[in-house]
Amino acid sequence: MSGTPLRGKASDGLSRRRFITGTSSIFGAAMLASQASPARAVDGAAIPVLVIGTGYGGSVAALRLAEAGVDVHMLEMGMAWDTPGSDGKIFANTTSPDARSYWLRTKTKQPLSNFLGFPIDRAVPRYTGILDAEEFGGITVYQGRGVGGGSLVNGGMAVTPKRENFAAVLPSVNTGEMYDTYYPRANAGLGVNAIDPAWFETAECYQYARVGRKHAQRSGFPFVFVPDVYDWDYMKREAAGTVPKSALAGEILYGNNYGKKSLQQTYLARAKATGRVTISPLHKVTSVTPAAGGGYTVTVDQINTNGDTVATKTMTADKVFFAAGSVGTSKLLVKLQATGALPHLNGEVGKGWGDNGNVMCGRANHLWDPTGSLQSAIPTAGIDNWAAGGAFAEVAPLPTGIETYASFYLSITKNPHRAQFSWNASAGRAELNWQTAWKQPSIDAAKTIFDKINAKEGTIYRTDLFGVYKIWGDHLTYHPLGGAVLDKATDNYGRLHGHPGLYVIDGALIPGNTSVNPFVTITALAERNIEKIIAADL
Ligand code: FAE
Repeated sequence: MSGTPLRGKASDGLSRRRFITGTSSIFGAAMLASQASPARAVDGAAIPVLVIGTGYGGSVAALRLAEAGVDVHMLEMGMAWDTPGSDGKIFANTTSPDARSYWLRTKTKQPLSNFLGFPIDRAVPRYTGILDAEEFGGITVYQGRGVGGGSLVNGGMAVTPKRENFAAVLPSVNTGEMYDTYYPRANAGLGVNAIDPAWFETAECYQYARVGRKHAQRSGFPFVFVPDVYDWDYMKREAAGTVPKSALAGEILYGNNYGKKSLQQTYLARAKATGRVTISPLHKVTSVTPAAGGGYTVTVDQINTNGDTVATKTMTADKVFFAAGSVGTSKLLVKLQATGALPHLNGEVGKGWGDNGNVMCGRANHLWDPTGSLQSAIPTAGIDNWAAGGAFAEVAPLPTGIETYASFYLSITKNPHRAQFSWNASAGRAELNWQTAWKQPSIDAAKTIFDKINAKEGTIYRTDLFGVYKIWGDHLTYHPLGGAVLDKATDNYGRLHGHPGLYVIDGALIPGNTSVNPFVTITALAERNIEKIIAADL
């Protein structure tokens, strides 16, 4: 592809030496060589399109632009995640986190922080690992870091929301087009598939979900199966013992070595196969500003696996897509607006951020209701009380390897609170004004389900999973959404107001809630927007 060369201020040799001295010895040479390899240099005068981030929005943009004959370069702050370490695995197991597990932390920050009341976080070497637990004032936001973004770490639950719920979330979007064209296109592109209901009834690893169903139905709640991008036929073979285990070995959160179709296997594989898409991992965008001769100048820090900047580079591009995720895109935009790099962005930038109403809880079952010592890490069902109580509760696994008699749930709720990102100039960072107390409506919505089930079953909430005598996991979200909302900070197709040639194409477009797990909606909306942008702007 043609493009301005990435101009480094430090040598790649320096980055490699620092990498080797700064990395835990548990990794073998193969991983060192791969993860430290310098990004592909981009030669030429100008890059037609730069994409910031390689999650769902960015991958859709890259593929469709490339198919339309446009050269694309993608910049990703995380690692490539394409080479095994000395243990033969690319990704670490949830039960034994190591350096690969967390983004630049020296101690794990597990979503379930306690078990039987005891803290379970442990020391890990500082490294550009796969899961970022990014802490803001009132909330910890979990995000995937690496080529593939959130698809590397998530549960793969691929849910298309009910039509009426989508219409309420994004009223400016033609619902008919979404459900006739873009949701089907997204589901096909992501490789979404459904569990075999007959297998579900007998599989040992879904005992926990069948207990969840029994309790939901005995209290009169609808229990629904949820599609996933995990290959269910592969999981059957895991259960039969004929292939290496992933979901049945407790893999999730820090990556799945087998079975799950992350973006690396779907959109990004197809994008790379066009020959028009290149990716630079360990490259973090810090600035985008209008270039003198037209287009935009993009400033990028190349980092090593200790998080240190080893080179600062500039590139120019005709068009730039912000696909750094809701948090990443919002943080960049509020900074660029406040510092005058993009002075014409409008007053909606940074606003409309929500947590998709995420809240977690566990229930303690009776001894006659074991949930199983073998639990598939991939959830496959939920309790739908959205219309009546504002909550959709995913029946989640607790893959500890022992019988816990616990039922565990991640609820998505109709939480009305919206936070705002802003630039703190003196601290030199973007901040989010979410308040911990804003989770109360989510707890109330989740209680419409679990208070009733507990009353019916004669059971109680677990109080040992998020601290000592703490019922609710109300300190976190897996589903950040908003910050550059469609038809507000951008036009109705993601074009940023004030700066032609800049686009938002990720979860930042969605105003804080989707009523279900978000990545299918992010993908479908990206498919819709990129089709319009290619037709009208390129
Ligand atoms: P995302 O996938 O986050 O990609 C953004 C990319 O940009 C990342 O790779 C970043 O490293 C990169 N980036 C950020 N800042 C920069 C920068 N300055 N320069 C260069 N690169 C940058 O964005 N959703 C579901 O629908 N179903 C699930 O089962 C599910 N489970 C989840 C479980 C966990 C533990 C987590 C954390 C999330 C889960 N999600 C799930 C949420 C889902 O992964 C998330 O909504 C999407 O990944 C968001 O997609 P985006 O394209 O917005």
